Amino acid sequence: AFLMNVLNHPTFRAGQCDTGFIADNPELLNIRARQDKELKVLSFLGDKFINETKGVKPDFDVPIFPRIKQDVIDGLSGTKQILDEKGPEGLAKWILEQKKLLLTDTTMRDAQQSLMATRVRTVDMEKIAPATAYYGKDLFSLEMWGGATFDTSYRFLKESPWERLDTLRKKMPNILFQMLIRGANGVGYKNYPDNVIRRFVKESADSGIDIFRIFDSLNWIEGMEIALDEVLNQGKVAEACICYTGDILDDRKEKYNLSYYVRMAKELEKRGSHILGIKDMSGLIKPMAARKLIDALKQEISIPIHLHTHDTSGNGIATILMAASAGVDIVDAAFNSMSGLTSQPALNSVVAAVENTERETGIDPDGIQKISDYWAAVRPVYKSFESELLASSAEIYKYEIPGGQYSNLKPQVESFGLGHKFEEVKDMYKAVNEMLGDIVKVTPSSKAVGDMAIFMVQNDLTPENIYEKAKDIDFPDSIVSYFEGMMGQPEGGFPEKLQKLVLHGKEPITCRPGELLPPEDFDAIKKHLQDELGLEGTEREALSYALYPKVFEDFVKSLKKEGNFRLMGSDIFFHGLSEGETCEVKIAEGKELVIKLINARDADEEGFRDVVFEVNGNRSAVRIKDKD
Ligand code: 3PY
Ligand code: ZN
Repeated sequence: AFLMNVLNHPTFRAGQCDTGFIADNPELLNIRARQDKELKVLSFLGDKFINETKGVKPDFDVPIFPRIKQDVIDGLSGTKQILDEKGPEGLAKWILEQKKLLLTDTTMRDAQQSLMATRVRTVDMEKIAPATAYYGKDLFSLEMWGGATFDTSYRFLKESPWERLDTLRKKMPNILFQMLIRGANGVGYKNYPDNVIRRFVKESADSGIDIFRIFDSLNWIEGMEIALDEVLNQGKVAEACICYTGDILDDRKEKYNLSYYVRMAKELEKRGSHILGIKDMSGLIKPMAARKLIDALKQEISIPIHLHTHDTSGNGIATILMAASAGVDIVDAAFNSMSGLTSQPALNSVVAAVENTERETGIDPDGIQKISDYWAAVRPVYKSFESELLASSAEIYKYEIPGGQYSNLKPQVESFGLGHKFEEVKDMYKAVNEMLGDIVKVTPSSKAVGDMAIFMVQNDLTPENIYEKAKDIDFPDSIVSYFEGMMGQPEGGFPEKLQKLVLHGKEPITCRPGELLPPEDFDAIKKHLQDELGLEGTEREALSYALYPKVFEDFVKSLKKEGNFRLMGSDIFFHGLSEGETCEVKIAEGKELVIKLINARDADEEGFRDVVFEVNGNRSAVRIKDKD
């Protein structure tokens, strides 16, 4: 207790006392660091109990995962080894030689992004990683990085996306890793200078990403140019995408017709893409349309074709099977318990559906069942991040809203106090798309459409009255940026009258935004990180800062102040402890605290409450401000 008192003394903690004795006995510092970590864990748990959960916590099953030894994993050989031996062209050739339908599992990226607002933590991925490597050894790839996972890791989970990549790479050395990169928007929502994109691609490649799925939110090829070029420089696999919108079965829709997609696919092949991605981010490609598109593309291009869709309409598996019968090479799916609705179609079911046909996958159904069972037990912990969507919906064909945005739109609309006008916002989304001249809608262009729709409903604007009523109004940043040309150029150009209204006289650009943005000064960033934040100033840190300065700084500060809880179990991280509950908290590899929450005492006159714990058998209390 005496030691605790010394260690917790503000002067000691601020390092303001003479620590010569401690400097001479460095082992004491380890104790201090440990005590400090312990205190931070208790403060985190105490605050959660007092100010968030009030001790109310659902019962969760402990997720069971098959334990596979690292030496077994290290002995596995899969698509990753094919790429490492034969290079990207060799891999593409290998893909074309396969009769079987190749599968990409998206559980750790798009599935959790589309179902659970991208909140799945690394600890939950790393537990199942060895079993995924083992039972999923015949998978083509895992989409496990990029898209929204980068900023949400820092922002909400307080963990480093780079560390996730390192951890998973070690535990799954045999399957290709792929990421989603939004062309010149990187893993962000705006255009970045060219050197940021190039250095980000290089660092990601060096860190273990094999396949880069690159898209542009307006299907503007110039927007993908830098990322594509850098992936080729790095000797990794470039999968440039056509984003699918509209309906090629509908002859009345002239803009995004079959020849539009074929033209774009040929251009991407010409520019060196190793694989063509069909990115159906909203789940709009109907089964017959998939067959028609794949049939046509197979005639016109000679690189492998990889289909990505969402199951929002419930037609996802039919789409995959039609595409498979037309000869698509690779399709995206997610392990069953993480599939369906706004996520990808069900992987285990696809495997079963093509058994005993010429497109049989060779994947062991019993093995991947165990992976699906694991995720089924993990999912309830994340329930509060899930949408209320219970069934598939064919209205997605009308609204053309991407998977992740569709499940997020309702809470977003509610946060503006417009919950009662949700239907109106969806209709407005469609109307805004038409006002913008019918554009491709995917991050970040989809955000611009969503923001504008909410803005119009909020301000009682209609496509008819907007030119009169909104003459002097400031529009949302995203829509201004869109009309400035900062997201690139839409097919068919901008509607000029609306563009003038939104820009209030500002001139739009028509070139690549990257040509105008000055290069990021990485040396200056590194110096700032060293001087101001006490970091090493590594390339990864500098990149994270270049992409998301505020989010990254907040993350670094939070880790210092509140502590690093990346190894804590997710039921505790999100739901804390209930009274009398005991848990084990890993504070570092091999170091665990057994913590029991005893109770919380009543508030003192300043509104602080003591939360009493037992830590490895010893009583300990933290003083927490009751914010109620
Ligand atoms: C993303 O950009 O994160 C997407 O998933 C787009 O579909
Ligand atoms: Zn998607």
